[in-house]
Amino acid sequence: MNQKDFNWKKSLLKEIDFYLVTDSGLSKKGTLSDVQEAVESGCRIVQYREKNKSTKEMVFEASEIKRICSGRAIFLVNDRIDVALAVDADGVHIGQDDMPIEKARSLLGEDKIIGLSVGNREEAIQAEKAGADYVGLGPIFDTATKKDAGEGIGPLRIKEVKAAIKLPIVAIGGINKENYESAVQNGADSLVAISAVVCSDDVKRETKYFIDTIQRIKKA
Ligand code: TZP
Ligand code: MG
Repeated sequence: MNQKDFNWKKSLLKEIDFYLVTDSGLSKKGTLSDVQEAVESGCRIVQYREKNKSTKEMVFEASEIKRICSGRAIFLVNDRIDVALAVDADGVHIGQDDMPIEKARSLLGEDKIIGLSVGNREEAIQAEKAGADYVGLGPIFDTATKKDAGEGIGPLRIKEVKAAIKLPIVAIGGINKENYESAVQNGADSLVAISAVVCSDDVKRETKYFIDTIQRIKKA
């Protein structure tokens, strides 16, 4: 990524509303179709999260996603720094038990985006100190999508984390049309709703719904 592209993407991070995370196990039409539809709907950040495919398949899909996102959306790879490097993605999203962020940064370099999953205020402060570009905070609500996610921490925790760090906060976990407003009202900069979007037969429509309504709540 050249410096101009990186600066654009870093500033875009602060303006994101709906954040697409892929899930081939839940998807109706497949990951590439979901990404295509979400980006066409105006989604400006995509995380390729794939737990069941071979590395070869992942590199193929990741390069296709990169092509779809090009010039339109930030493209991150979940966990797999090797896959991110292989396709020159914009960065990675890692969890507390994945590659330590300092190592990830030294492998990826300064001009890549690194998002880190956090579950509380302390982890968020640590993430900021360690050089994360944003935090994924959750699970906000109970979720069946990630088996080891633990219990929902509740939307009020977003406010607490917001007061402690300057990084953009992406709320994740159990978010759907019934509860997403509370996440935004409590300070989430953007949100992920995996099953609520990819289990739908119209990813385009659902993505647009979240983008439009999140923007409306933020402006109110
Ligand atoms: N990380 C924390 S919760 C979660 C991940 C990947 C799953 C979110 O999925 P859903 O369907 O939006 O609850
Ligand atoms: Mg992980």
